[in-house]
Amino acid sequence: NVEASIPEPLREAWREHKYFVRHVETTLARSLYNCDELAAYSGTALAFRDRLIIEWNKTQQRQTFTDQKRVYYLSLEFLMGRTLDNAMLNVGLKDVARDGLSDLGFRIEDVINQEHDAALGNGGLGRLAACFLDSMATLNYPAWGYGLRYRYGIFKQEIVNGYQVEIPDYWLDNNPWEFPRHEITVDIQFYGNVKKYQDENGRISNSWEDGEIVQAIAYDVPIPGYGTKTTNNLRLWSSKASSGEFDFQKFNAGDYESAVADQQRAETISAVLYPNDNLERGKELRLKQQYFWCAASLFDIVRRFKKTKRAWAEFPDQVAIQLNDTHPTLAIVELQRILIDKEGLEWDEAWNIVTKTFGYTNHTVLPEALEKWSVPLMQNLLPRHLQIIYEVNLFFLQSVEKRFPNDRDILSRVSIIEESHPKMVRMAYLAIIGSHKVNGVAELHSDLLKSTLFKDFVKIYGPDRFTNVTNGITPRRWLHQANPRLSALIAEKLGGYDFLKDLTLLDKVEAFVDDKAFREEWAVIKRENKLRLARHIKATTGFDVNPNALFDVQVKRIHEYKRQQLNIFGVIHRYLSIKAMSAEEKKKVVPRVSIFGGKAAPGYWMAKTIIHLINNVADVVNKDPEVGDLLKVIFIADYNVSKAEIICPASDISEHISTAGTEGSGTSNMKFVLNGGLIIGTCDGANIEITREIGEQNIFLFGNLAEDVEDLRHRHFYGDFKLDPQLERVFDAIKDNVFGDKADFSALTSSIEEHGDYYLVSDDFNSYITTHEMVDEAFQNQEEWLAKSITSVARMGFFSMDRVTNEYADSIWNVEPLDVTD
Ligand code: 26M
Repeated sequence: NVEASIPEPLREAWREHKYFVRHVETTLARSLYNCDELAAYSGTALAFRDRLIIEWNKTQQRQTFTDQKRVYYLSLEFLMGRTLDNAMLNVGLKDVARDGLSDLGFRIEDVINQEHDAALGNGGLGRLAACFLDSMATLNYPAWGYGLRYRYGIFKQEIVNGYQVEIPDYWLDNNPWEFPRHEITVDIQFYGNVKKYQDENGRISNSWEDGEIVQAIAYDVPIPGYGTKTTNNLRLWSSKASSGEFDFQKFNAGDYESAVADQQRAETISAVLYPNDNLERGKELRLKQQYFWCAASLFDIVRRFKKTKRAWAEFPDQVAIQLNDTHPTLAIVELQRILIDKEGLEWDEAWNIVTKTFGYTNHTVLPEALEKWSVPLMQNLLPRHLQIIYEVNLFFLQSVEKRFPNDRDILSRVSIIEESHPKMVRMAYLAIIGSHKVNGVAELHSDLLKSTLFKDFVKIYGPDRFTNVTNGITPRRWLHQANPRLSALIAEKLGGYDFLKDLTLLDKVEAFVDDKAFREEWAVIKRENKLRLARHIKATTGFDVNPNALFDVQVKRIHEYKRQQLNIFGVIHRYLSIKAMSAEEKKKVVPRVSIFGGKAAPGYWMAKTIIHLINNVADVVNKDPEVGDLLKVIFIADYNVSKAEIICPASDISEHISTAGTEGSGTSNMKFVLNGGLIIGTCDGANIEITREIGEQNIFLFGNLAEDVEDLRHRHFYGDFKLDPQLERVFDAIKDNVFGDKADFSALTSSIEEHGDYYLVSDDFNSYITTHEMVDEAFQNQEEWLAKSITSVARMGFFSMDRVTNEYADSIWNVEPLDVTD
C-alpha cells in the first residue's frame, strides 16, 4: 500500500498544511482568508508538483547514468484527463491531503473538480497513449512520450436545440503540470530545395537548403508511476517563429506588421488538435504538424544518443521508437535523412539502423482512416523527404520484384506511391517497410490486418513481422481513481492493494461471489455510483433519473461504424412498444435510462445528425407522461476523460456494438467491465477476448460476424434486401415527424434503406432488440446479475495496461525495466 509507506514526519508536515500554505501565500500571493476553491486547487497541485519534480529529476539522472535502452512513444495525441487526483494517489498522500483540505474548509472532490482536463486527443488512440505513460512509469521502464503542445485541445461540446456546437478548448492558462524548457529548442525546416554537392571524400551528398525555419520549444510534463520512484517525462513541442528570422530583417525594413504575421503563422503549427477521429483529410497544416513534431523529437533523441559517444550501429540497442498509428511515420524518413545527409552513413547501414529502431501500431482497418499524402504537397513542403521516400520505395520494389518475378500486379499493389492523380504517399506502407514490427490492437483486428489490408506484406516479409498486442487500460485511473470504494472493497478482501500493480490478482475476488455481506457491499457501491451519475445528469440536463432503473450507456466518439444509430433506433423501438402497452403490461417493463455521450467530428454530418436524433428522441420520450420512469433518454454533453471516470462506474450495461470487423479494439469496454458493469456487444475488437476471459454467460453478444460482412454488403448492393420490419416501424415514426422534422433525419434513414446500409444496421436490428430483451430479463434477477458482475471483474486481469506494456517491451522494444531500489 502506497499510502502506508509515507514516513510520519512527511505526513505530519502535510497535515499541518505546510506546503499548501506556502504555495498559497507565496507562489500564488494570496492569503488563506481569500483562498477560494480554485486557489485551493492551485496550492494543492503545486505542493504535489514539488514532490513529483524531485523524483522526476532523480529518475532522469538515473536513466542518464545507467544509459540503458529507452523507449520513445511518439503520439500526436495524449488524452491525459486530470492530473491532481492521479498524482495524489500515485504519491500516496491523498488521504492526508483530504484531511488537510477539510481542516481548511474544502472538500477534496470540489478541489479536484477545479482542474481542467488535458484533452490532447480524440478518443481511444489518445487515451491508449496516456495509459501507456502511466504503465511504463509504474513498471519502471525508461520511457519518454513525445507529442505536440496544442494550445487548443479537442473542442468542448455544447448541445444547443439538440445540435452539437463546438467551443474552442483553451486550456493552458495556469497549468501547473508543465515546465517550459526555453533552453531546449530545435530549428525545424520547411519548403526550400535540395542541392547535390560533393563532400570532402568525393561522395555525392544531398543538402536541403533555403527553407523556412520554425522553432520547436520543449515543454515537459512529469509522469509519476504508482507506488514507485520512477517519474518519466512527456515532452510536448510548441512552435514559435525562429528569433533570427523574426526580428531584424523585416523589423529593420519597417515591416512590423508582416513580421508579426510571420510569428503568428509559425505559432499556428501547434495551435490546434485536429478533431477528426478515424478520418484523414490531407490538409497541409496537419502534415506540417507531423513533420514539426517528428523532426524535433528525432533531433532530441539523436542529440541524447550522440552524447554517449557510441557507434551508430548501437543506436537500435539504445533507442526503441514506437509509432502510435501512421501519424509519426515521417520520423522514419527523418532518421534516415539525419544518418545519410548529416552523419554521412551509407544508405544500407543507415536503413538497417532505422528499421531496427521503429515499431508501428495500427489502430484501424477503416479505409477512410488510412493516411495518404499527395506527392505534390510533400514535394513542396519536404522535398528531401520525398526523395528519400522514392528511394526507399525503389529499393523495396526491387527486392519484391526479385522475390516474385512472375507477379506483375504485386508491385503496384505494395508500392509506397499510389499511381493516382495526384500521386499519393501511402503512409501505412511506409511505416511497415521502415519498422521491424507491426502490431494490431486486438486479436481479430490483427488477424484482419494480415488477411486483408497488409496481406501482400505478409507474403513479402513473412508472418513474423506482424503481431498482436491486445490493448489494455490502467487500473490505477480506471478502477482505483474512478471507483475508490470498489477498489477499497477489493483491497479489503485481498488484503491490500497489490492488485493495482498485478491485476491478475483480481481472480481471488471470485472466491467471494457467494459471500452475502460482500455482495451487498458490491451492490451498495454500484448504487452509490449510479446516484453520483444521476446527480451529474440532474445538474447538467435538468432531468431526474431513477437510480433503480437499468442504466444503459454508450459513450464514445460518434461514428457510423460504432452504430449509435442502432442504439437510438432500439430506444425508439422500446418507446413505441411502451406506448402500445396496457397498464398491466407496463408493470412488467424494466425501467431504463439510455445514456449517450460523445463528440462528432465538426465536419461529419451524419454523426451530427445522429446526435440531433438522440436529443430529439430524448425531448419527446422524457416528457411523455405515458412513459414516466419506464424510459429516459439522456445525452451527456462534452464527454471526456473526467466524465468517463464518473460514467464508467455507474453503468449496469454498456454498448459496444460496432459492425463486426470495424472496431480495432475498443478500450471503454474494458473500463466498464472492470467497474462491474455488464456489456452488450458485437463479436468485434476486444469484445471477443473479453468474452473469452469472463465467459459467454457473462456478456450479451449479438449480431452478424466479421466473416459474414462482405457477403451481406454484397447482397445490399444487388438489392437482395428487405428492411427489418421492426426497424421499419421505427422509421415510420421518424417519418411521421414524431421526433421533429423528418427531413432532418432523411440522410440517416436513407443511408440504410436506399444506400446499401454499409454498417448493416438493419441486418443486426432484430438480434439487437432480442438481446436487449434478454438483458431486461437478466436484470430482473438481481442476484444473478450481481454474480455476473463480480465474476466478470474477477476475470479482467488480462486487460491491465501493464500486461500490454510488458508485451511491447519483450516482443517489440527489447527493453528492460530500470531497477529503482534505493
Ligand atoms: C487522422 C488524420 C487527421 C486527423 C486525425 C486523424 C486521426 C486521429 C485519431 C485518426 C485516427 C485517430 O484515432 C483513431 C482511434 O482512436 N482509433 C482507436 O484506437 C483505439 C486504441 O487502439 C482502439 O481501441 C479503437 O478501436 C480504435 O478505433
